[in-house]
Amino acid sequence: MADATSEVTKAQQMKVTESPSIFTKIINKEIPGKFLHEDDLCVALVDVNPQAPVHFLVVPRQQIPGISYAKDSDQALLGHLLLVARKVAEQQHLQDGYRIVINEGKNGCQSVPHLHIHVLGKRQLNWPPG
Ligand code: D5M
Repeated sequence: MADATSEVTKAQQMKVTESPSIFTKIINKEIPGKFLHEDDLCVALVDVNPQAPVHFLVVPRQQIPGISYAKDSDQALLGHLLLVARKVAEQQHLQDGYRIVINEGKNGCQSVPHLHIHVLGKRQLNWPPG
């Protein structure tokens, strides 16, 4: 499991580029990933550095660099991502609750420049986050 310091370092070094992100490569099956869901608009992937017993990411196929890049025309897609998060959470038996997170930019600790929704569950989470 990556520690918080290395996640911050990665976020501070993150660059938005037009080259395919790690998630685009997984979506295109160029590198392996564990898929929990696939549809025309998005996928759900098991997070490689889980921060909870269940930790998956809902990722649009379109490589939007982050939520700050979303446009009004992305409204239906963003709603779809949340509904997929809810459906996969149900499939993962997160009936006791879970957390949905979008990290944005350096201060938000975003390390992969491809919009994704984290879903974490199966343990008691704390608040406030670090
Ligand atoms: O979160 C980016 C997340 O992406 C972080 O929790 C690790 C995860 N990650 C990175 N590479 C992979 C691969 N190859 N498979 C699955 N998950 C991955 P952020 O919000 O950008 O900090």
